[in-house]
Amino acid sequence: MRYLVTGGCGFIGSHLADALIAAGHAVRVLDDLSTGRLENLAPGAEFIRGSVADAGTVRAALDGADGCFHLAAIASVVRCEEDWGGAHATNLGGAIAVLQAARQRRLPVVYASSAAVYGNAAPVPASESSPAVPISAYGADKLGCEHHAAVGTASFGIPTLGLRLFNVYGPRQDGASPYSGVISAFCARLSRGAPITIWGDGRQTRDFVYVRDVVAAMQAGMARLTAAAGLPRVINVCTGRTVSVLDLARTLAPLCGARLVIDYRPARTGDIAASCGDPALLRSALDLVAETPLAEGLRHTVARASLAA
Ligand code: UD2
Repeated sequence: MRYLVTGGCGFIGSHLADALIAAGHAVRVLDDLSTGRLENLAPGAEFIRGSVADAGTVRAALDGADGCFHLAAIASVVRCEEDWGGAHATNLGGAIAVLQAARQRRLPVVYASSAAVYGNAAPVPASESSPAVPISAYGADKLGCEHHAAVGTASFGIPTLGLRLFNVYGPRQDGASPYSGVISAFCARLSRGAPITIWGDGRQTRDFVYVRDVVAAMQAGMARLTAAAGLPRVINVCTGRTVSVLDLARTLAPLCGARLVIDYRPARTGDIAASCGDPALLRSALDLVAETPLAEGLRHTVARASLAA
């Protein structure tokens, strides 16, 4: 098959593109390189540099494809608060551009939604039927993507599947930016012997999913969408287990060979207190378990980060 991967030079998208090529598919990547890197481009993938918010670019990128994995987004909750309108143009506008381009040929679209849609309203663990009340601009846009995808399916017959990704981590996640995810940020600082920053008291919890398990869910989702097997509209990609940010830091410090020094700062706005997903639907609908134990995933992540340094 021929797939378009938007955001294919980014952290998750590049791992997905590698896996698709390894499985024998042809891959085209659309990425504006705003956070993605050309060195992440899967060998053998075709590359188009451009914005996912540009309808003409997306239409051209989907030409000849059998389906689209839509991952391009501004993934940092904090950056979306700082540039509300700009992030909206990419995060919701990009999804609409993809759906619009997929509409004529009813191409299947598997897209990255997020645990951020739940906000603080869902019970722990959150299941797909729990209330979705986002508390960040990022989460609001991801919920918007889900609504537009539902319209695309109901009104225009576009097969869509939204994967509500919890906190994804693994090699190639950029740790150097102020918007970095917590694991990559901690790894980058600890391996330099620098203090880490904890926003709030560190007791906030997250459900961390290893990137390989996310890639498996994306591939399984596309295979089932293509086979037109009545899938749910959205599925959590999570482990159902959580760890606090403070415990995460305590686990990572020895793995990075560092002494833990913590600089506590006030909690961030839009920060969810306890994020944990119910993985039951992942298991029943896609026959998958996000099985990589945190300790193993962290070891791989730290080992690859030190190789790259
Ligand atoms: C992550 C994803 C986001 C979305 C969401 C789903 C990233 C960058 N963001 O947002 O795209 O899918 O999950 O709910 O992966 N923290 C610190 N110190 C640091 C960095 C973070 O204390 O140096 C805390 C932060 O305040 C938060 C937790 O660690 O409580 C996780 O932060 P994050 O930025 O990795 O991810 P999150 O949950 O905001």
